[in-house]
Amino acid sequence: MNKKIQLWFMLVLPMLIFGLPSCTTTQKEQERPKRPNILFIMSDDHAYQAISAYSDKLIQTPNIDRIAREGILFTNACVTNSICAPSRATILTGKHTHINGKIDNRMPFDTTQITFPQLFQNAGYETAMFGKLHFGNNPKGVDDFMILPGQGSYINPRFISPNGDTIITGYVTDVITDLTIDWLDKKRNPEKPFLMMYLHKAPHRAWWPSPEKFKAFSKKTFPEPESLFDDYQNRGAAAKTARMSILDQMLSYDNKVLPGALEDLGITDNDPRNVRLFNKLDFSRINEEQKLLYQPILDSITQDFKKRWPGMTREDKMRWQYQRYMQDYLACISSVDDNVGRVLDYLKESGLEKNTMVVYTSDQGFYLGEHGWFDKRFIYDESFKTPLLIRWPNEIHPGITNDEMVQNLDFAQTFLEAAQIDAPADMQGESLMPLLKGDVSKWDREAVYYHFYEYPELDHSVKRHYGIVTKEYKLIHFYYDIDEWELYDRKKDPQEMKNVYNDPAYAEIVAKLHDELVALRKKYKDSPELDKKFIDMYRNKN
Ligand code: SGN
Ligand code: CA
Repeated sequence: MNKKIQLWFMLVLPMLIFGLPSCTTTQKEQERPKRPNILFIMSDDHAYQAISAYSDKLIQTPNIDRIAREGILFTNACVTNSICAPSRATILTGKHTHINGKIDNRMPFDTTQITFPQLFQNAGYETAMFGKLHFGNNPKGVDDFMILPGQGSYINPRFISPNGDTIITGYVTDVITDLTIDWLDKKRNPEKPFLMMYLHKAPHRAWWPSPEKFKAFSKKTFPEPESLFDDYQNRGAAAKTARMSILDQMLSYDNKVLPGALEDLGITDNDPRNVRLFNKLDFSRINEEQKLLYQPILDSITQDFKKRWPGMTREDKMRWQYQRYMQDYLACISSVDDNVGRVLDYLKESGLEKNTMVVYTSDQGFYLGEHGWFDKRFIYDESFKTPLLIRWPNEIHPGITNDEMVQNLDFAQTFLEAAQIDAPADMQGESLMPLLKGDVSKWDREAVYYHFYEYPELDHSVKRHYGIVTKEYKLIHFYYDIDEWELYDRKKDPQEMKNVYNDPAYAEIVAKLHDELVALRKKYKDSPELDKKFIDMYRNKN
């Protein structure tokens, strides 16, 4: 057969039999249900303990709660690596850290990798991202974006956009929301479904609230967690050497005690970062008008500290710093909640609500004084678990609570399935769709895998570790400059106060979990060779 005839058989004949390709697609388009919009809301360092749908001990978050009340609340949602940029890399690629290569906040992200917004864009979605990405590069696969440079600022933040940088006057949580609503309302193409990544900077350290919330929350008192004065008995070296204690590592800058006050009190071991951060970061950005609002509150906090300082014991100091920390952290959350409410109201008023999947999560959890800590990094529950609430009218039955072991690794495949887009075969998560539909019998995952790398590091010094977590147990291996194993009984010891790895009563469980951990590492293609590779990479870099 000559080439022309061959081509005729291959291309033209099937068209005559089956119709033109465009007709088939159009027919298919009409047949399939309308593709949903996806609104992905993520905050930075939002502990589930500070969402009233999980616990109302600290704060009421009526707007975030609405998502769960009208949808699903995951109580065992967790991350693969509890730190900002690696968590974001996992979410975007649907792959574990050791595969996507973003092992910590410092190493560059390989931007040649496929991220799920690119797949949405290719499939005809209109895509946008507003807020904190914290990747060191601009996002791919978004039609429009305005992102904070690095960690960004709380007050009068600077944004990077496709058209250059701009500074917007205002409080960051309000500003990111204004940008988001403005895009939804005026800028997007209403003919297309959208994927919106609405990413808050709050409540990341150093927890600068808006003036109104600062005023209101600086007068409140919060209950202390049971383990505020943890002495780390019955735990290994990692918990004892971590530098994230509210008492010892939190700075007066974090607590908003004005520079100069410590010198006035004759405190000689004052950390130079106190003055530097005050001068460099958020406080230095405020304008005269904003200063009038912030200054009286800062003065009153500083006076309060000065008054209490003489005779202040370490215990008093811990208590005072914990209260200051909670006042500011929760004030930031309260602004996030108000602003989530604004966006949910917008969806309702605009009629978009019905066909929009709304997801609320954080890039990881956070310690709110448990074990005496702030920050994250550990596989221990408060930082390992992350909030996850999803609403999708007509698809998710309202008010479901689910305790399956789900991970940020699963997000990409979930959103892709919801949007009827094929997920690449090398993504490592699982679509949460059966759980969203309430069909738990179709979910067979028993355990999740975790791996943290950012060590050695001066700030918080959490040792490298990996582990396996089931609903009942957590087996952890700390390595690099130690070689220690820990086992926690999650049901009997939910606060994780006692490592039972060497308790003979748990010998069988330890053996079984060791095997399962080996299998899990194999399944996800992690290995001792990769552990070594990432250690060497660090040594060469530092
Ligand atoms: C900053 C913070 C740390 C925090 C990291 C990572 N120090 O360095 O406390 O752990 O960010 O946070 S600060 O004094 O500069 O605020 S992450 O969320 O970006 O991973
Ligand atoms: Ca974070």
